[in-house]
Amino acid sequence: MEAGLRADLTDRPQTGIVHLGLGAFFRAFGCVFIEDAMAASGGDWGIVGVSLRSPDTRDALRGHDWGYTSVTLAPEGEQTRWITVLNDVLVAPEDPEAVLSAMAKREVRIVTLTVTEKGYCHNPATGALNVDHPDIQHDLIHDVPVSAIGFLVRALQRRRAAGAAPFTVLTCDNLPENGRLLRRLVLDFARRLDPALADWIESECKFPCTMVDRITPATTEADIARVAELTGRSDPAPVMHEPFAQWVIEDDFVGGARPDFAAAGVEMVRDVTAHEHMKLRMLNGTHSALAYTGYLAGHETIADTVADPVFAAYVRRLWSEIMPAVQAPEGVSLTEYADALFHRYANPGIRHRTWQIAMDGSQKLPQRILGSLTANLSAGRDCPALCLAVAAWMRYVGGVDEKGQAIDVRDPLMVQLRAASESADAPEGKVAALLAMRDVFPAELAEQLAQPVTEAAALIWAKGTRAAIEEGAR
Ligand code: CS2
Repeated sequence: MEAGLRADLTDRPQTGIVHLGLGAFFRAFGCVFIEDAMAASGGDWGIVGVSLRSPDTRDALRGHDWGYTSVTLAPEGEQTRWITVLNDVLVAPEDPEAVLSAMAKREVRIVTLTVTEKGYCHNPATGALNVDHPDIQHDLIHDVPVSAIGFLVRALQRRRAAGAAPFTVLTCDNLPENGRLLRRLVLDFARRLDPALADWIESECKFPCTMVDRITPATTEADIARVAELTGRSDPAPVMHEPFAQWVIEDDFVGGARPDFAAAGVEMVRDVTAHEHMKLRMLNGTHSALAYTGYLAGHETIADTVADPVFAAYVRRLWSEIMPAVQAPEGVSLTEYADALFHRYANPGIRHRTWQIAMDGSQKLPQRILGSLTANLSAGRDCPALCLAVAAWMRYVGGVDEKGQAIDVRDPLMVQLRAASESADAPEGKVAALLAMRDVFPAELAEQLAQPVTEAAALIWAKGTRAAIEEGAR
């Protein structure tokens, strides 16, 4: 390691934030904004990152004292920056006690989270805590937790016992009204443990909602080699991301304690719902639709998918169906937003694999696609392109692609999805069995979707996804 990098370690700001779920996204996004906020306005908002599962990120970051390269991938070339906002990285399964004591420290005023949709241990269709989830069952009877919800509640319990103020819980996952959702889950869990603790969290703790946006594909070996070439430094843990970044946060923090986010370009608002719905439905909704259809048509990345004219027309069609189901945030034109998204998707520097985005569909579909469908179908508007996306997801979770090759389907409900898919031979039987999964489809919506999704599935199974789009949803 170069002397210059080590020298600045002691000058780093003190820790004010613990982050749960330290993946590439938060390192490419939140860490950069928070470092900028401190550069502009000071404050001790250094971050202790926590990996809830594997030690890989910690092991990769350790060699450079938690510093790493953030790489902006613009169509005209790459730009690198060395990020030093992390003060430590903990691995929860190795030392959960260290995580709890970090979260219980008085200087820690914010706990941020990116634990992905499935990390919330909830029912994606209803938003309720899944008390049958093995991690929740474990955490309700053991003091030392394994789930994010368990860590939050146990750490808050310690703070209360020590007479300290709670921290602000700042979720940065792509869930609808993410702060309010997490608040409900935390309160439900806490109430089962200790009603007085739940009352205290309810009155003292804050859970602002956020909208987060920066496309950050998983880092590959080729990226690591490229970064060494660009910087002359070997960094096993760089993050690769697009130039665009947007963070909108409800300005509601315990004691008002937070970094000067606005100085870093974060939009601080009273209510983030409109931004959140727009982003989840227009960006993540089309991302998922392109992931299933693009993957089935043999496209490796989103950029490859939208370079195919059939899919370029398909994504425009999707936006025209989604826009009537979205209320534009003040001052935002949805048409311009869609145009900008198209350019972001087409960025050839971003190799965002369709397979990566296709992961965990059972947890993503409700807020990304089914919300738009519910709004449209109830208003009598047909949605052939969105229904085709649902049918493509059903084809995808069957686990065999259009060439007869196995698909590596990753989903917490994989066993149930596979069983539903295999319960019938014909597409209409598969569709019926999958629509009957109440963790994903509410009963009323399942009924409305039966006919259009069955029709789209029949086309996909008979002709292949690309031809089905050309025929049914262009
Ligand atoms: C993507 C998101 O992997 C996925 O499911 O849709 O990670 C997406 O890239 C981000 O939300 C963009 O902000």
